[in-house]
Amino acid sequence: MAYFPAIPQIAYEGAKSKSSLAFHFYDPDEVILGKPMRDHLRFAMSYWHTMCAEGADMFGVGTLRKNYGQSDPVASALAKADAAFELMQKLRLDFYCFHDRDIAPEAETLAETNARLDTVADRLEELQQATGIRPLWGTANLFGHPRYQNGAASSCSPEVFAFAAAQVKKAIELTVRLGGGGYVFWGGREGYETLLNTNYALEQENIARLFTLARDYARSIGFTGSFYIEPKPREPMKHQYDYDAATAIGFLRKYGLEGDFKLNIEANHATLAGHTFQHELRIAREEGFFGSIDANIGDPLLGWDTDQFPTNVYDSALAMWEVLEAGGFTLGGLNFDAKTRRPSNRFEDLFQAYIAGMDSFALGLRVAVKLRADGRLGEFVQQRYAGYQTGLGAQITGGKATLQSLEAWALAQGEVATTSGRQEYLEAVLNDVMFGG
Ligand code: XLS
Ligand code: CA
Ligand code: CA
Repeated sequence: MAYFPAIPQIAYEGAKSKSSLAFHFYDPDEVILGKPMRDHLRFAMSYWHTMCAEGADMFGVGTLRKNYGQSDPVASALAKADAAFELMQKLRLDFYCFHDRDIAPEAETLAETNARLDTVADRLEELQQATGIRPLWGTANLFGHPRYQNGAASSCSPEVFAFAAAQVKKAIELTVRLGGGGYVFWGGREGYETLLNTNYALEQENIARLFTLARDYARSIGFTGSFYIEPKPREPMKHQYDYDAATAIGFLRKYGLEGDFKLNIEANHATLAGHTFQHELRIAREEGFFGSIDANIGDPLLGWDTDQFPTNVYDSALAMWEVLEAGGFTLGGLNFDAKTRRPSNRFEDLFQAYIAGMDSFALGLRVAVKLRADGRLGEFVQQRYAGYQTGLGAQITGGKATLQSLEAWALAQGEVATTSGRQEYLEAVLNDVMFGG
């Protein structure tokens, strides 16, 4: 059965196309730098936004029903799975990302919930076999149910910690069964509302304990993929522990988890932390934690996590610059953790939103490739630090200089030369590459 009969298979028609149901810049099979665009970009569908979220906000109910004609929770979950694969095939998405509770809603007991998950996983497995589509990563929703109101691993209650552990165990089993390359921990409610009632040290240790238990169990059942922490500074908790990339990396190193964990960087979370998307990717890459990306965009005028489909090509170009500099994705990819605006209340809008996002990252890849070939940005940075290659600079980086030797050098000088940072010129180079011939 077709759930989206009015939507055709989306094809690449090129930049001159005016069709709203065609790719203008994303040609999955076009080979760029030796590999097809689809392998550079590794686009994924977010199951929660795309298949579940209906546009409800705190002022109103949803605007687009997504139960696919079913009222029974399991029948509707199975219909959702079928619809998901139709959507992914039509959009030529090779991957999806899911929370346990996206693919099957929670029942009265954990045992019943797990049985539901198995039923839906059977269907997902069949659909995967028929299409070749598979999970980029799986995760557990440890924030939606009221039991997690004080956090999951960081809860004040060991009973809640145990429940979270059970949920993570099952979500890892599902991820392994479905061949997912990654497992994500987003610290949904791992944070605090007030320090007046919080034991910060114990909460940190308990989060590390859950990660360690998860890592050890996953490895014991044959998971060879990557774990990812997804940093976010606020929302839903006032203060979230995995504030940004640097904070998460410090945590992973402190608890000896750096061998198994990398980062899943989300654009909107970067901006909420007061950073650019590129900043978070640069930190992850240079520190050896580049893993995967949640592709979306926030609204600079709003202070919350709007999860919009990404359409800003400056952002996607600089993000793809970082991806190329990292050597490309291995197990990670670009997950559209994005939803249509509430008044975009048709399925057609959802398809057009994905097309817009995919085309924006395809453009980003094309610009990043041109920027590298152009060479001016890379050369400028190299030149800017060239002083560290020889003489005084080489003594400093080679560990040969001491405070005494540097003082002796400085005392012998008049004044030192400074060079221009040339930011405006470099911004113009970016425009040249983007819009020049
Ligand atoms: C919420 C997060 C979440 C994670 C997965 O802000 O982005 O959706 O990606 O739990
Ligand atoms: Ca996310
Ligand atoms: Ca988000």
